Amino acid sequence: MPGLGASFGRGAATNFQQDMANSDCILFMGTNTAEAHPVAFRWPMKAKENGATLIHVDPRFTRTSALCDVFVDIRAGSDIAFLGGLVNHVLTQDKWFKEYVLAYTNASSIIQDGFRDSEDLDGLFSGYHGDGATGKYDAQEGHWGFTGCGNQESGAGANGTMLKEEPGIQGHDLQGGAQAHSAPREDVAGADEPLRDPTLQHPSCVFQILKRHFARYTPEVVSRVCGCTPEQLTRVAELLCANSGRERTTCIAYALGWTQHTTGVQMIRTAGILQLLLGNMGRPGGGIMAMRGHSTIQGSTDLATLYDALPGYLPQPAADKEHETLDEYVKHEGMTTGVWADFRKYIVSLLKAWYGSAATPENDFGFGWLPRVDADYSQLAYFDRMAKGEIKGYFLFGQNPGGGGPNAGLHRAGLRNLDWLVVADWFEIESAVFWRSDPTGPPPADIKTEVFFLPAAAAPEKEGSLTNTQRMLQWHHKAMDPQGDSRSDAWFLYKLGKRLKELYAGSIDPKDQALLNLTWDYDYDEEPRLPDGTRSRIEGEPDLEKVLQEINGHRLNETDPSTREPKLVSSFSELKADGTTACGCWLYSGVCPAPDRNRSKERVRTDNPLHPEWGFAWPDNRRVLYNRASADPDGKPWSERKKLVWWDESQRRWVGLDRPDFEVGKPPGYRPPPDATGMAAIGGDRPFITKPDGLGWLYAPAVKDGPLPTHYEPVESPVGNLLYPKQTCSPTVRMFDGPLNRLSRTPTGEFPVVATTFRLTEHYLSGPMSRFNSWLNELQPEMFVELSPELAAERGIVHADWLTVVSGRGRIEARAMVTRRLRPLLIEGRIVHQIGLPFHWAFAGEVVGGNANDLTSLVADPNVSMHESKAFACQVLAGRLEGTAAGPTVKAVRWPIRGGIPVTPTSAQPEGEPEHG
Ligand SMILES: Nc1nc2c(c(=O)[nH]1)N[C@H]1C(S)=C(S)[C@@H](COP(=O)(O)OP(=O)(O)OC[C@H]3O[C@@H](n4cnc5c(=O)[nH]c(N)nc54)[C@H](O)[C@@H]3O)O[C@H]1N2
Ligand SMILES: Nc1nc2c(c(=O)[nH]1)N[C@H]1C(S)=C(S)[C@@H](COP(=O)(O)OP(=O)(O)OC[C@H]3O[C@@H](n4cnc5c(=O)[nH]c(N)nc54)[C@H](O)[C@@H]3O)O[C@H]1N2
Ligand SMILES: [Mo]
Repeated sequence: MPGLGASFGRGAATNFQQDMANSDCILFMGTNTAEAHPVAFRWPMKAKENGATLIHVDPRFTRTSALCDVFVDIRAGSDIAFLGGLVNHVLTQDKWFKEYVLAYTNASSIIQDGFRDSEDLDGLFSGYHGDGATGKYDAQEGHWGFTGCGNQESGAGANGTMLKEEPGIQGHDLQGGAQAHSAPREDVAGADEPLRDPTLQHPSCVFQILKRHFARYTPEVVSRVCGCTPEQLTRVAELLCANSGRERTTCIAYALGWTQHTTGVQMIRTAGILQLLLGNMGRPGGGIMAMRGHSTIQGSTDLATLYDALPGYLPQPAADKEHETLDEYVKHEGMTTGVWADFRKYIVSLLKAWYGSAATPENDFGFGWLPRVDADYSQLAYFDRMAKGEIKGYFLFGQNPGGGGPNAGLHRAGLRNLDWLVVADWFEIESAVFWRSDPTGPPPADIKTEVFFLPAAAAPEKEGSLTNTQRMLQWHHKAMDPQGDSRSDAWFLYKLGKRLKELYAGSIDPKDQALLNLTWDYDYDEEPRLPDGTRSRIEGEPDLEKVLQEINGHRLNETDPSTREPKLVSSFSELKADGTTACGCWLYSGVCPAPDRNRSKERVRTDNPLHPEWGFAWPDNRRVLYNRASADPDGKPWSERKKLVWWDESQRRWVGLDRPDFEVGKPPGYRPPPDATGMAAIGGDRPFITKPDGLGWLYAPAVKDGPLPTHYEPVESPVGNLLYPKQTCSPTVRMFDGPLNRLSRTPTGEFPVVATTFRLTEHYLSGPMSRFNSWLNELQPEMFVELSPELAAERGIVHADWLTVVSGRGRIEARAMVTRRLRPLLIEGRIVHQIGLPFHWAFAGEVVGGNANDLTSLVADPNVSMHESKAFACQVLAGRLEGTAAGPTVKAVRWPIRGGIPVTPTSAQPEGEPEHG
């Protein structure tokens, strides 16, 4: 999540769900938390009981809106305008938290002379190369950098610059692709402090640029872009301001309503600016809660399921960069100041974890064995190539792109072009039965793909750790062996690795050495047992606790007396760059600090409301990131009510409820000597320690589509850009235009209705985990589309009757849900209709129906290759679709089930106790 990473340093939720109970105000925007995170929603409800004000800003009135105090409906995709209006209010009404902003943000930094803002250039920043529709920025040429941060070595200009040659570029940038999530490659190279103007008067200081940039986002303009009233914007702004400051804190929660846009990263950036100006970061009840999706999605990004990141957000070495040797890689990707100054320790320890004794100083610790990124392997770009027939085979573990991928029709066309496909899943999903059941596909005889279906073990049939929204690792235990031939994903991958190693054994071909030298030794020492003490039936299951220990890290030159194995490290601060430590992911260090201690298994309740002994949160079990900012520059809590971590002068250390996200012994008054490097360069009053200057970045030149957020329309919108008429959508978007992905560019007349997609509590994602379940199907039986009575009347559509939705990619039918949850919006002086589509149905399962993703498109934002399924253009018609419809692929289970409903004893309920908070 580079929106957060660019602003604060780390791309993850800053606080934890339970902490929302401490908020005085919560802005839910781009999330339907009550529906999609119903368990977490109890803490906002607690806050409400305590008198907090809850606000929901969403295109639709939802279950969340119903429980909030204030609801504002806006047009999908117009969030930067709304948030920009909030920023403008804070600045023009002089409501920003002065001491906080001056001390903890880069408001006073002075930007280079040649920088031109989007306000000056009709919607473009300086340094743009392209045709206004697709293109990219050269941040250096555009002078986005800070003044006075010379670093001649990295090719900086004579006037000094803080930009590396090309900020945050990876191999896939060869194809104009995205950069890794919040990777360390900051644009700041120099250890020098940039020039600052603490009076904030300099016309080129960040604060003044910010003021000018957002001046046009007045309540009236926002109203014309978003469709809300000017008073609604002002009301929300006043609530946020009244609930921020020394005594009070506001939290902002978002999820996909923000991320799934071509401007999503910048929406999150605007929230970051707002929270920094209001002084809400690093404080209880404040922060930004990125509500993460399914289990361990946070863990997946931490541990590098992203093709362009190694574990712990180290960038994957790239073919087109100076990454030939370890030294070059560290020089170009590491930083001299802040936490990332230890970059070499992290990468060397990772190489030691992977290649063991084969990794030596002489061979660069095997750095040469790491594959180099040479193209964009993100899902969208990859399936685009697959649909063009450029990919031969594919493994699909726990994903259903043929049902849930944006433009699912194109994804299925890709699958049809493969020679072979392995699907490991619980169900025969769309991506496994596309060759026989896709009503829009060719006959099976015309499809060449050979599909291997592997039955996957379900969650209770395997163990392991998950990392959830609040960066917390929690272990889950295995309850029983998998049924029949099902196996855990780990079993399959472990076996596959062993077989490949056997196959290549003895090879002296240099390209095989990476595989042959990989440590692959996770066999159980003792036969694994089930909870009832019996032996597991499964042969060859890997011991995932060993994997977690490898991730945690070891001291290779010290032996643990109890195990006679290398000693485990207790924190990433112990890691070394000389090959004497091994660590699979520096961020997770500390989760297994001793052989008999796996902190992800810990479930101890203490008096501390942060429950530090429940699971383990990265980094270093810190629950609120940047929590040094909960105290003032002198180290005293901003207020008694909002205290969290503070400086204890008598003990000469930071103390409090949370583990300090700061060097514990560094006094508030510490000022770095000139030329200091590493953590020594971070002053005692600089809480954002993963940023090279320790500050929160209001202005962030590392983001590819601009250092400040700017309102652009979605790629497909019925209206033009009111703020920058010459620049309709984001100028750095990547389009995958083609016959399988027909786009209807902004402003489109052909498709006048704005469509957005959403979730229901009763279903899960593209539906495999719920549409094969009779009981859930009974609760939400059929695909429907939410539309306003006005739109229904215009099109002659009757509630509960059929309607058809058409986009450039396809057409689907659904039942009409005519409802006042959506209302026609007045945009630019004309009526714009919106519809909402759940995306849980497709053609496999016991209920089938129209798939919203047969309408969505393949477009990618420049930072993370994110699609725009939350705002696209469509047309709505009365009546059914012509042609064949899918039938259920499995039979519904009859009710009542044989043997009646099982009675679950209280002792088998979670925690065995009926605790309701
Ligand atoms: N029961 C259930 N729970 C789930 C899931 C599920 O499928 N079922 N999925 C899980 C996953 S993987 C995820 S990522 C999360 C997602 O959690 P959420 O993001 O909260 O869920 P969504 O319903 O996709 O979208 C949230 C809201 O965004 C609104 N929205 C759409 N476009 C815009 C826009 O442009 N601006 C604004 N402000 N709002 C907009 C939608 O109307 C919707 O109300 O949920 C997780 N939880
Ligand atoms: N239009 C639109 N499209 C969207 C979204 C949206 O808001 N709007 N949301 C997007 C989001 S946030 C997400 S996360 C994606 C999700 O998209 P997917 O990742 O494709 O999610 P699912 O459709 O649930 O498919 C997951 C599959 O994993 C299987 N599975 C579950 N557990 C295991 C396991 O332990 N092992 C194995 N091997 N398989 C398992 C399930 O049976 C299921 O078939 O959808 C995206 N698509
Ligand atoms: Mo998700």
